Amino acid sequence: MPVVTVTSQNEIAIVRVNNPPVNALSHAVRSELFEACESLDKDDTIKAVVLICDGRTFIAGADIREFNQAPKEPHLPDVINRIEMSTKPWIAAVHGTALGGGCEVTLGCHYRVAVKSAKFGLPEVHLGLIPGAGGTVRLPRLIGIESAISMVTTGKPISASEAHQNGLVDAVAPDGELEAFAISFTRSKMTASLPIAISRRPVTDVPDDKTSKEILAGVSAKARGQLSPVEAAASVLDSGKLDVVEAFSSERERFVQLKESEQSAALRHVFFSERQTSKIGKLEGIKTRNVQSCGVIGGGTMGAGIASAMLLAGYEVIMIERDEEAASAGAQRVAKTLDGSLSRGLISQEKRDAMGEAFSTSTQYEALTATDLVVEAVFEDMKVKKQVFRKLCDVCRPDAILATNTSYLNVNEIAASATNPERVLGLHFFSPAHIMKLVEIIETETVSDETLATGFAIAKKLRKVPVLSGVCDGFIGNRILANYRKQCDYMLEDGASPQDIDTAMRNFGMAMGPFEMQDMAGLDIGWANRKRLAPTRDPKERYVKIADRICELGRFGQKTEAGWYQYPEGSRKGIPDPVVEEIIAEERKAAGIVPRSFTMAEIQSRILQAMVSEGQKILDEGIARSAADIDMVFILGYGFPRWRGGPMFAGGVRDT
Ligand code: 3H9
Repeated sequence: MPVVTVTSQNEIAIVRVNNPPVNALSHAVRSELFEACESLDKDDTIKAVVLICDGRTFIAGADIREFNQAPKEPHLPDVINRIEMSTKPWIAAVHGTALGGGCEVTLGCHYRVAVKSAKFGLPEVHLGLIPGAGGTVRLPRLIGIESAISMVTTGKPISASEAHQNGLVDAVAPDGELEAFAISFTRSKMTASLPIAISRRPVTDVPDDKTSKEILAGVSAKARGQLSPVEAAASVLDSGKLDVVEAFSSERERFVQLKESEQSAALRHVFFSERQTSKIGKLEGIKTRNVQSCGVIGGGTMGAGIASAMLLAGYEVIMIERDEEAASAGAQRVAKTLDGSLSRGLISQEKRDAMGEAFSTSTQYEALTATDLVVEAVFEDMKVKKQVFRKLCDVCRPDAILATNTSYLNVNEIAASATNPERVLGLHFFSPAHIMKLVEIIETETVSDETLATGFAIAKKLRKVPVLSGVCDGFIGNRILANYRKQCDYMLEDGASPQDIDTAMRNFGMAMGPFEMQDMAGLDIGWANRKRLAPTRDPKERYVKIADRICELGRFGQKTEAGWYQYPEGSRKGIPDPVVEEIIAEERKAAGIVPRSFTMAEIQSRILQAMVSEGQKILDEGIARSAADIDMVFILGYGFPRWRGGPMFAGGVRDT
């Protein structure tokens, strides 16, 4: 079956790409596009060409799956150069997303029209790459250096109207009328002479050397260790200074080098892994339940976050709290989040109003008699959780799905306290729940496939990445985190300071260091958990008491203006604290330890090894399905750098 077909309408050829799911530029697409260009140039009955795509989107880029194979001719830059050199005008007609190589194909065309909902982007940086088919050379010649650098370094797509404003798009068509609009646009250009090819135009805003250096320094600071954004900016800047042939070859060299890099391998692993987490063999074809309404038990930070996430995804939400005061505080937290989304332009006023209508609070569990799903987010205490589940079983429909948001507790035990335990599962959200992309879906011994499949469907509607986890203390994420922290505590007692460890891990690429993160999240939850585990702890295991002693002083992190660091007057920037230094010194002395220094590399390597060894145990026990799932948990839930591919990938553990 051809992936590119050519038809004609009164001297206009329609070149149509049909390569589902996203019309990626596979070898077949490239070859057939090249052939189409050759034969249309020779066809005297054709005066102009419309390039359009079938399916849900315009070309979404090079075929990423082919990056692991030896490249085959025709290469994409040659196809695009061939289109640009055509003797007849090519008009790209774009719907969906023209991304990466897809966007570069449009730059080889002589004009671009797009429907209102279309988007244009060069997201190669997210794959550890730069545009490799002329994007960094043609884009600055069309829209200027500054806009081009923004597009290639952030990878963020821009809307058709923005693209129209900056000159990337020549005309915007109403949604649903692309083909007719493109044909009529083409007809209006048929008699005009061909515009100068973009690659032959000058770059008009080349910055001087000093400004170029500042631009690169700014991009590098934001990239925090990732190479591709810096290389992408450098390629755009160079293309303004070099002759166009040299600019193409310099871009290509950078692209090929990055394609072979560990960072690009890691980011490609992340791209595919993110899409694999919800592909669970046994759930394929299982019918999911229709969930429209959701009860949330608890209006604290987590409960309010979950309620907000549910509202933003279009669910009706009833929040249950113990009294009117707590219910009103919970409602205020939800309102603050939704108003924040409104003020940042993420939702319209109309949507905000609809969410207000869809949300209610109650102090009575009886308000949940008709809800399809309930998520419990109360205090981390087994007794309290069981009480909640018993109440829910009394009032909810016998088939209502009941979920716990526990971070550590045994969900099998919680399910056993419920009637119809096949409807009980864990939905472990991460704070702030309306933003964080991860949900761990906890599979109990008794949960039905229908309930599990519905859990995955809910996560999809919430636009989150679900990762399946078996039951164990802390599931995938918090169990590995506990081991990570233990390793930090050992190094702390052995001689490293909280600042040494935080700096090392920030330099590794983590969003935050472990002690800063604890201060932000609150030290009290971890303390309560350590107390819960104390009776079953192996007395022979090394136990560092520093964190407990800090908590005993009521220092729970930013919220109490003191934790591992001090935060004078509510500041969010912690400063080292002599009180903590003294506790550390005392504990070292009590343990008979002579403190030694740690290099940054040693800290990073010990922490990574601790994560990998616990991750391997989790795999061996069947708690996680794959190393890739563990990687996704850490990247999406704990700020592990994407460009390292996740802890397992970085530690050399790959799925076969
Ligand atoms: C590039 O272009 C380099 C050039 O500059 C130079 C070359 C020389 N290739 O995301 P979805 C698959 S680099 C192969 O769930 P959505 C995806 O794996 C590329 N496969 O859908 C999934 O497969 P499965 C620059 C691809 O509607 C299926 O399509 N371009 C590709 O939520 C559906 O994907 C990009 O980085 C691909 N390029 O989102 C764009 N893209 O069903 C990457 C997708 O087996 N793609 N697949 O799991 C995207 O951002 C989103 O897929 C898109 C659709 C927005 C297009």
